[in-house]
Amino acid sequence: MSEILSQLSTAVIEGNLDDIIDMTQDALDEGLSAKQILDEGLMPGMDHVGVEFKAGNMFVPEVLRSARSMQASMTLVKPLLAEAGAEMTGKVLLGTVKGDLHDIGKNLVAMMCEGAGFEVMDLGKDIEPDAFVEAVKEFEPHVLGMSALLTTTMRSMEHTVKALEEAGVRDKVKIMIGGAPVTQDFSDQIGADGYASNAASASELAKKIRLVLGFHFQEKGAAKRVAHPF
Ligand code: B1M
Repeated sequence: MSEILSQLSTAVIEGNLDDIIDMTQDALDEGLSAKQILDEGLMPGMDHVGVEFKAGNMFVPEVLRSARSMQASMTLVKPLLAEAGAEMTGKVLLGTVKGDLHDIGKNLVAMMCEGAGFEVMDLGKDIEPDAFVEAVKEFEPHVLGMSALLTTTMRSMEHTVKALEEAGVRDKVKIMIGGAPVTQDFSDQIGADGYASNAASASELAKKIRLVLGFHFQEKGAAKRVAHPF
């Protein structure tokens, strides 16, 4: 790996907000492509952050700083990726469900998914089922991620799944849920496709879903999604 790419990985891991933009510019000046910077510099850094966070060796404030550093670098890289027509890993739509104002965990999930190369649309918090439905129609994400922190708002996840069914778009997207009171059992109960207990696992699950969908597209050559592979 080029020296500057490994420095970029380290800058993400250490949350080096002061230097990462200059480093990114140096990498571009050296002739590295935006895709190389993302795939071989920023993403390996964020992968490492995910592993350390899951292992309990990094904590929320450090992960947020790493994610902000990655985002700072992405302000230079993203427009160049778009210009080059480079494909992102996939699309993730996120939101905290209706009635729930907790968004710190959901924001972490957004950052980890961006770190994994996904294009993320974050609807914010207190999101009505119909707003999720509209966004699924417009943004056409591969994964819809819902977060809830209150036992009282978990039911909004179920209402959203129903709203997607009623709107005829349930089979167009895989649903991933998470948040402190949420469990795999609850995910199964409401007909979601998967549960992740933390932000790093959420981005891994999104990648897994994307891989399965990609494989299916290649195998069948059709835009049909696999039913509940997880
Ligand atoms: Co509230 N709150 N809060 N609160 N709050 C909790 C959740 C609570 C457990 C505190 C307690 O009583 N011990 C309790 C819920 C009890 C319950 O329902 N069982 C509670 C309550 C009761 C309330 C109010 C009702 C209080 C009141 O007004 N009487 C009220 C409700 C407002 C509303 O939502 N309608 C309320 C309000 C608030 C604040 C607005 C003040 C603030 C939120 C600010 C914000 O988010 N912008 C707040 C906070 C900060 C908390 C605590 C202290 C911290 C939550 C947090 O951010 N954790 C919380 C107690 C606690 O957890 N210690 C509490 C850090 C964050 C990184 O973790 O969100 O769990 P977390 O996310 C994790 C995982 O869950 C997972 O990944 C993240 C990190 O790896 N994850 C996902 C989350 N979403 C995911 C989605 C995925 C996958 C993984 O896929 C899509």
